[in-house]
Amino acid sequence: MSAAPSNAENSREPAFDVVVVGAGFAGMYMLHRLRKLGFSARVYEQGSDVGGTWYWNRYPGARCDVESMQYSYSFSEELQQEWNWSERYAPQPEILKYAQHVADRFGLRQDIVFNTRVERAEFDEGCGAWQVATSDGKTVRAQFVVLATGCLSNARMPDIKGLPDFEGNVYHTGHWPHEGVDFTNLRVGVIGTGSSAIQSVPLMAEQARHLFVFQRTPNFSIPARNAALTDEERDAVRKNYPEIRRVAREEARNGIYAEMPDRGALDDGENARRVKYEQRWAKGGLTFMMAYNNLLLDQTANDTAASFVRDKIAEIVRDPAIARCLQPDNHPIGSKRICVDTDYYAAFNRPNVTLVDIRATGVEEILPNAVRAGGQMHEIDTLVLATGFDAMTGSVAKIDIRSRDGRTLNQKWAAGPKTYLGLMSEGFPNLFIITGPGSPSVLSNMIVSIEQHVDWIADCLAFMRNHGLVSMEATPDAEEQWVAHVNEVAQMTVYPQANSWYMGANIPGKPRIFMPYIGGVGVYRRICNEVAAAGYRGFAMTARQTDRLAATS
Ligand code: N01
Repeated sequence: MSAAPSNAENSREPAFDVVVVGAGFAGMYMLHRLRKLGFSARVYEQGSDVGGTWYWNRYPGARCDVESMQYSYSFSEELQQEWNWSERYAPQPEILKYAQHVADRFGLRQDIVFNTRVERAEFDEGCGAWQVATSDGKTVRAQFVVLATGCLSNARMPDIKGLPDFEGNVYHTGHWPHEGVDFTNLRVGVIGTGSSAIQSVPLMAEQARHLFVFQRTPNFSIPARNAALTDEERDAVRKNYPEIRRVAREEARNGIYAEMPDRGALDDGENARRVKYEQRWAKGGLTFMMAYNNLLLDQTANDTAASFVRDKIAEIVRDPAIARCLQPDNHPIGSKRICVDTDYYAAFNRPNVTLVDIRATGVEEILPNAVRAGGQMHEIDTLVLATGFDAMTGSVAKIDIRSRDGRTLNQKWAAGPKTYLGLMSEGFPNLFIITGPGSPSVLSNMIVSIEQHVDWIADCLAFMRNHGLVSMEATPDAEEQWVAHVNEVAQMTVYPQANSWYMGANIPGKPRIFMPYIGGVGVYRRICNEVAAAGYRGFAMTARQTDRLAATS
């Protein structure tokens, strides 16, 4: 492995040690680690700048729902001490600015090729390297490929009759125009009531002449209680960063430092429970689900939290019929990604907002100037699709990844993604995935999981270089056991009960498999570390110039 790109023998293609796909938070940190270790690397990014999901998701109200002092890199002490987050939950433009700052501060841009998609990656068994083809018609060679493609970056256009014939503007929340959208005086239809809609509806309602919200499944949402951060608050966190980061990485299930629950919901009587939920509701944010330690494990416990939130919806929304319609009743709270909002439910008290219940009928048809649902026409000028993503596998599936004998990753994953530790898929040597299916990923503070994966991969590549190893791949047994373990743990929770994107249920025809690993980031980190300490147990590694397997399990 070399320190600089070279022209490989017998080939005019540039060659790198590593090609990284995507320049979001994962791709940027991966590049930084690789460069520090002296590997040559190139990053390809489809967008015109860094930031990944924060580059694309620019809809009104977009902001992170993990507190920014925690949803930020920890790898550089200087960086975490110098950056000033303005609010408890930073808005998208600030998170994007942070990503741009990181790219500049660590000089990353020189190794990133923007506006360029990786379209194909084919493993050449002969030279033990990947041939990577990009949308600019070029090909490069890389010994390793790292997919830093993001879990929620493949925006999904719904297949609704008449959609192409709509005459007004159509926007997807996951692909929002950079110049923003002015809804003043417009009748706007929003399809979807997930996190993206829940954040944007209150702001669109302030601008639009009328807003129609088409709701197929009501969602649980907790108030964010967002506020400006004071210098004292920032300083307190900065001083305590070593402990905050340690707990988030090693102890918290979800990578978020917070007060840990020490008891189950049924260990408290009704009054005590109510007090606890009120405290969590008043504090706001995702940690509402940490009021008790069994809310995602025990249906009866879960019911107590769900019922509390349903009551809150009824308190906020003045019209009882609308409140009832907004109260989720077909899935346990938290089994679909819980939402965090600012004034979402209250928006339905506005005279210019109409909730359209499409539970029974769906959207029947989109006409040039209207949406027909439940047999009723709703005339609109503009349509917003807050219809989500082909999550976790969608961005990987868009790349034509081929291994030995032309076998594609899409073929292998046709019945659901299969990985060992979420990091590699058997049969695809030297191909790593950051926060892939089978890892805690979307069930965690993504930055904690990204840093853990990047560090593990970087350490692994350094290990290989130091031991003269050129190729690595998951063994079939290790992968099979890991997939079984991921499923087994998921079945112990209430998660599989919901038709969620975690299960692939939002994409017609996608296999229903609970994709992330729910064992918790602390447990998962320990497993990954043990695997590495045991000489990368469960991975087959091949030494230079021989086909000898150096390690298997
Ligand atoms: O997407 P979603 P999202 N007709 O899939 C509906 C992260 N995120 O972009 O539930 C009618 O959650 C669909 O209905 P149903 C976060 O992890 C984070 O909002 O399938 N409706 C649902 O209501 C989040 O979970 C942040 O019945 C249709 C909605 O569209 C994830 O991204 C902010 C439909 C899609 O909801 C995805 O959130 C935003 C159709 N044909 C997002 N198709 C923060 O960090 C779909 N729907 C704050």
